[in-house]
Amino acid sequence: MEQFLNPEIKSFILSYQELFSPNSVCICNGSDEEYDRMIQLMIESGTAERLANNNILVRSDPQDVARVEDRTFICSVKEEDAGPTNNWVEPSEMKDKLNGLMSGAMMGRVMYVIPFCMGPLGSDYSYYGIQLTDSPYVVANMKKMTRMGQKALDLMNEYGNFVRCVHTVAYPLSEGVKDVPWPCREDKYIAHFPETREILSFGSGYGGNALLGKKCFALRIASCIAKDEGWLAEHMLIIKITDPNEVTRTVAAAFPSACGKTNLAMMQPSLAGWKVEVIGDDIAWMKSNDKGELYAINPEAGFFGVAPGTSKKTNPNAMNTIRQNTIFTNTGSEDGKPIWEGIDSFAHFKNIITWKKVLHDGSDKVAHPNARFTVSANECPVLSNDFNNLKGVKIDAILVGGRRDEIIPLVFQTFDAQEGVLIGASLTSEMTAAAKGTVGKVRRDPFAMLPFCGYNMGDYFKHWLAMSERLPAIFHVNWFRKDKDGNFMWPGFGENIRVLEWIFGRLKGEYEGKKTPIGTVPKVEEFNVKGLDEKYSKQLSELFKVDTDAYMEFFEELESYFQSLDFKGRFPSEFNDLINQFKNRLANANSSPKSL
Ligand code: SAT
Ligand code: MN
Repeated sequence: MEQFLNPEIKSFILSYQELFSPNSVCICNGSDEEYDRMIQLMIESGTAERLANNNILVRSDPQDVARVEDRTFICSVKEEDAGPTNNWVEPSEMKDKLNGLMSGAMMGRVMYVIPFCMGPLGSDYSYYGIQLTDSPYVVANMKKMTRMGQKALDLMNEYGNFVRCVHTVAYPLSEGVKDVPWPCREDKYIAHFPETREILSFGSGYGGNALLGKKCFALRIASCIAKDEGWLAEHMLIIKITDPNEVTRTVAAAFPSACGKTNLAMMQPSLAGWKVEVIGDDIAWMKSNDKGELYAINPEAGFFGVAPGTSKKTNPNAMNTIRQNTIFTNTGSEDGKPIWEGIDSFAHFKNIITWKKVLHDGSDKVAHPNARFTVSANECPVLSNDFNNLKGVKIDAILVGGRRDEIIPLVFQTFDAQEGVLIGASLTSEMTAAAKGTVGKVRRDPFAMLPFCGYNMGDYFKHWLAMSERLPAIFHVNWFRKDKDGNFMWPGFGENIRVLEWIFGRLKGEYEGKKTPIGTVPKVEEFNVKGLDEKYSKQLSELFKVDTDAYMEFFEELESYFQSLDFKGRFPSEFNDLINQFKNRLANANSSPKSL
């Protein structure tokens, strides 16, 4: 190590070098040459192949394709600090276990040291990390997803503080063991230590399990830092919207994994004169200033998006973003082109090789449903010029949403921030392929943070309530309503600009909306339907309808969900009052149906 390293960084690296016993240590500088070297290594080991336009296709082991929530642990000193929604193991027990398992785990491999920064380099919002890993795939992905390399290291050397991120695929090449294209393990551990700001990840090379800057650091650990310091680390996209009069508003939006965050973030509006620019598609760090305004940054530097379903029709800006310099993981391919379900019709493809590396004969999927693209934000044609703004951007509204085929209207604004917090906490979603588990199962997912909140969810609710005076307007959106025959009632994608337009109008005080027991929905006549397929415009009143009986049940179910969890005394009693507030309004509306 000829590099200058401050003593804390040095001893962190040396202690793990001793534990892991790698052949050598490489301190990453984040250069393009280094990236190319990682790609070359992956090609030589059979992990990757080159596609056209400097794109890369990587195939993972079919056992290692998604986040593993049942193997994800919050190892806070006290069990009650992890709360009822996290797996907890006492920190020294987990460390002993992992120290044992990690001993010699990098034998025959290189230990890469990745210095990185989450957030714009030099911003007061940003936090630093060092990830140790034996995976060239992780090094290449971290280069796209974080500000990684020499500059981050220089700043860290100066400021000292960094989150310790330790990762191994845990496939040591001891005497006689041959490497495989995608080394991983059955017994995975993704362990977080909130008090000491450490992450230990063992046995998986995929996505959020292995790119530790993302969910592990920027959400689980950062949510703990944010609670302590009075800000918010959230599973939210950030977009800047400009109307035809050049008025801009910035919006942060929480949706669970694989519910269309990247599509909304890179939306190409169907309404002329409107512009949507992306600041982030997955994570927002939001802090309030002394004027009580909320400012946000995207801590990430790239996009790790779901490939299946992405097409010129659903997300043309994403398609332009990933044309070149992109890492595709678990997609299919033909003639140097990455391919997945929904990209196009397969009819004109003749020789698709699937993600499992066999010729596609229609019997199996072309891409794994959680196949991903990793691309630097700089490749995105609609990246906002505030992306690197050291001061962040002022957030004018918060949107929350899920994937619900009934009950929830297309859009409504909550009456105040406290009610907005309860509505954010009421999010539910169908499980998707982003996490190992039952796809399609509806589950509770407060603020889309169920798998990502690094502490007791009761404290998390309290933290949101404590922030409520500094919160902007809150809206709930649901693009996924279906009719009785199972057809989507709203076209979504670029047409969602119509919903944003109504939100815009609300923020500017132009639309009165219609009050319902749950909040304010659009009046049909306020909603811009110019050019909208009649099939949808004639369903608007249905899409804005609030079924009081169904909503009464919704709040009753929410109440029983909260009661079913043991928050260890940390549940905010204000939530019960808020639920009663909603229920009373629903009951009153039921006794006088005309008020709807
Ligand atoms: O956690 S991942 O980074 O693999 C993706 C997601 O769940 O959004
Ligand atoms: Mn996500």
